[in-house]
Amino acid sequence: MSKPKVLQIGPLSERFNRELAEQYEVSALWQQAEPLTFLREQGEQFIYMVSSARFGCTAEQLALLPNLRAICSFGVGYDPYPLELLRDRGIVLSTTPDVLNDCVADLAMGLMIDSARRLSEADRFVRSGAWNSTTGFPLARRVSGKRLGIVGLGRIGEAVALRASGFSMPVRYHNRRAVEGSPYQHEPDLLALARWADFLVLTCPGGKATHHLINAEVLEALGPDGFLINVARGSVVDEAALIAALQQKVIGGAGLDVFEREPQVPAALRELDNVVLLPHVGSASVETRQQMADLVLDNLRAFIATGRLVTPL
Ligand code: 8YV
Repeated sequence: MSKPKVLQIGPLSERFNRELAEQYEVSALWQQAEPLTFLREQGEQFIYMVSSARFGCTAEQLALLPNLRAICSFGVGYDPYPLELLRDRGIVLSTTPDVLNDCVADLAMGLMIDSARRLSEADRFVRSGAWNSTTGFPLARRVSGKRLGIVGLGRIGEAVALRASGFSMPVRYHNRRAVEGSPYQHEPDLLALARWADFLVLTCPGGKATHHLINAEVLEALGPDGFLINVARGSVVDEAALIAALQQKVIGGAGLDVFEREPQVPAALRELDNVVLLPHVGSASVETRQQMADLVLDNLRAFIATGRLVTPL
């Protein structure tokens, strides 16, 4: 029996690419010299697509895929997909929720500790040879017992809150609506949350609804002893306003795993010592990435066999 055809938009891990190719006849769009010409000529044959929270797909690609019925995406984010168009066309989309909650929440805690206790900066200090009998490293800020404001209390935000209880941190959150049954205090006013919080942690989805939610006003409310932690999407923060706030010490510091134009990180950010910069590694552990890959394959298998996804958006 011939293998089902799958269109893959961008590369994933070698292991995933291999496993996918073992089970399906895979067309790798990114390897085509002229991807749109390829779709114009061959797009009709694809019913299934594999992509990711990084690559998503465009309306232009979808227009050349008249028979597409399902997209299985690697990652929990869905901001790079034209959702309305998918809905209108009846194309279903699966993501990989839950399996990455712990890893992303661990990283958020890591960024809180790193930025407040200045771990990366202290590491640079030791490596540079600056530590000697007369020069010690300047004092940092404490994490335990500080106030944690979560912007976007979903599954990842909950996992951050759970970890914060081990640090005796009071937690409040800002969502458009209060989460029913949540033990944490809902704060409908983002500015009020920023004023209250010592750490403002972003775990909300990206996309239009949250674009530049964190602007100069919110940063000013967070204040000179406050820290901004972003493990959500770069688009949630007005990056220019954040750079100015860090330069002028309007906020105490920041820990960033995501940026507005990845993989570009503005030179102005790279020059600053009061910000920790990571290359979008929230879910990037061997264990979690394998679980995410398995879930993409489970979704694809289930849809082909039953017409239903395991984890539809
Ligand atoms: C990954 C992510 O970096 O799940 C997401 O939305 O941003 C991350 O887990 C991404 O999916 C890799 O393609």
